[in-house]
Amino acid sequence: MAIGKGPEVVTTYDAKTPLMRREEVIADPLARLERMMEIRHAEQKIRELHEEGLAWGSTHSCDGQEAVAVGIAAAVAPTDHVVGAHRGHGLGLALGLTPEQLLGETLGRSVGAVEGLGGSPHLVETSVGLVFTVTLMGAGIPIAAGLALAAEVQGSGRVAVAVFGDGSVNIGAFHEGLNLASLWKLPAVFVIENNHYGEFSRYDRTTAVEPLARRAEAYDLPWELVDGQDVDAVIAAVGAAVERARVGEGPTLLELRTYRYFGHSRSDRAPYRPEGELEAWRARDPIRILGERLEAVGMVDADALAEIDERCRERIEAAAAHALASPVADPGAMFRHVYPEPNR
Ligand SMILES: Cc1ncc(C[n+]2csc(CCOP(=O)(O)OP(=O)(O)O)c2C)c(N)n1
Ligand SMILES: [Mg+2]
Repeated sequence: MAIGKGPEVVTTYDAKTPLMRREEVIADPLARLERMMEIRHAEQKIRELHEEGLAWGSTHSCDGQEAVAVGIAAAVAPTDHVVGAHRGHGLGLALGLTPEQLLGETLGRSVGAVEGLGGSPHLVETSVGLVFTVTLMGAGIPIAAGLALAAEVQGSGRVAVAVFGDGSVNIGAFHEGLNLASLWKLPAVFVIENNHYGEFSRYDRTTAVEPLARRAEAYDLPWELVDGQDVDAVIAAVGAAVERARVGEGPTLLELRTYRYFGHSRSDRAPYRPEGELEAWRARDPIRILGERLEAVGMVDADALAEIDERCRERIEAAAAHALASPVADPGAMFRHVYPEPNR
């Protein structure tokens, strides 16, 4: 096993720690790699649980998109606010949602992030900045603008980040949110996670503008097209946009180009994909890109990579077992959290 210090990057990460803290993901490339592997294993496990009939409803895998999730989590401060969308397992885990909370939610168990009442696409953990994952396309955009307005009014110094899919740039809420955020120079960052498909349609068959982030020009916002397979590129771009927002220079629109390895939801086998497209993207797998980069600077070797991967697999298995052994969601709980409950 060889986890060491590379010539250029320093790690403070303790390989024996069972669950990384968010601060480590922010600071340490090895911890980021491990979080990406953990996300991949979680998605794999969730598919298995569905196939075994242990999880119900639909689910949206983010395999292939791990660098987007972890890059965003590493670029924002733990006190910032992040609003995601329905494909939000990776973003949740990256920000510090525990595997038990994710798997519990997916399995409809009371240990889930929202006590098993929301299911896989509805995740909340405000203690790590995950305000929630919103399943109505684009709806997180004006909500993030509102959070940014609140940050400004309260002088909290927080930045609000909205993460949404390529399909959501054609929703009215996208335009309304960007317009007001720009006009009021709100401390917000808008991130298009362009995984190439909105349900069964390629983005370039539904949207006239290329790249999608050029939409920002209509609202006088800066924009950038970013390689979403490269976690370091994501951190650099999101980090710069967060910094601009924090110092009062207003919002930015980013487009992170990535690819989803599986269909839209678990019932979609993605027959509409052109031949060779999936393979071409798998050749630029985000976990492999970071792993090879860390190997090249001597921070890990093949044995260490395999060991980290195995530890992630075990952690996810343990989380699934723990969730399965937990009580199913209490239907009575659905009436809690609807109105403010000051005494709770
Ligand atoms: C307003 C609205 N219309 C339709 C849907 C149904 N729907 C759920 S996901 C989805 C596609 C989303 O595509 P994209 O924004 O690219 O996100 P991705 O699924 O690729 O992560 C659609 C049409 C929805 N959730 N909300
Ligand atoms: Mg999409």
